[in-house]
Amino acid sequence: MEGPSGISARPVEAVGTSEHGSYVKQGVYAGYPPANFGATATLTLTDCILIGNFAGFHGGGIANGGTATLTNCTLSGNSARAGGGGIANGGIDNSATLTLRSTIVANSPAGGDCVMYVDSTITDNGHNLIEDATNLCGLTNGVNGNIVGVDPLLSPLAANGGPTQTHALCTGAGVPDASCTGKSPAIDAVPTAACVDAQGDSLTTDQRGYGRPQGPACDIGAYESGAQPATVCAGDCSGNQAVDIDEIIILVNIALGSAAPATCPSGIPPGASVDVGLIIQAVNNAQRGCTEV
Ligand SMILES: [Ca+2]
Ligand SMILES: [Ca+2]
Repeated sequence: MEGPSGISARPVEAVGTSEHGSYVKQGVYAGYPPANFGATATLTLTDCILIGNFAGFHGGGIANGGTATLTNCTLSGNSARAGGGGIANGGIDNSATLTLRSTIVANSPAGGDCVMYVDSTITDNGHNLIEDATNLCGLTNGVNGNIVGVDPLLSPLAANGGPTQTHALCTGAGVPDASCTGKSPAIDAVPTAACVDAQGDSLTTDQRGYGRPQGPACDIGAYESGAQPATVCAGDCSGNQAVDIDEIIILVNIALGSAAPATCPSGIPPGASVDVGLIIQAVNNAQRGCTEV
């Protein structure tokens, strides 16, 4: 396999596709080089993550030979042997147009985060975070709210609620994961007026379907830190609609002051304090299923 294992923006896979909340891992691939790879191919992704894909040639996460529009996506851990680990814009045969808004591209083991080839253009709609200060698709740190050359501080893929795994944003050292070294620069980096989808309408949910914005502004990427499901199952810190003993222990530690509330991102109802009453609710939910919300 020499082509992208992520998404190849060509007609067969991706004409007019608009996937909200997609999760692409070792995903869509149907041969390379595609004979009909054309400049009419379009790919529109919103609130999506592309994780751990690999291309033997260009474009591990996305190989764009048409028109690709990414809004609040998170690309991490994607590789390409020839270049464009996260995204290859052009370099395939056709002219290519890439539009990035509020998107994270980071942690590309090979090929760089985002590489432009001949006959490719980028529309920078701002507030993107590209970790790679060399392969950055022409973005400039500090221009249009872009953040370049900075680690987004993603916590590992985990079940944080919603239908797929997500990369939560680190909110502080050790929170929500021991690997976190501080607060992610992606948090609250998108002013609410700029927090819109590809059609210019307000983007009101994250990858999990939880509400945006939280706090004073939207976060860059697919995950909105601090967002809660519309109905909170008390004690269900992971958001998988079940409460287990580890989650009870997390709540006890929060109640005792030895853990931060952020260690239970999905299991504390808005405005609720973690006290004996909430812990009893959580125990009931562990025994009976999520009935106490
Ligand atoms: Ca926010
Ligand atoms: Ca749970």
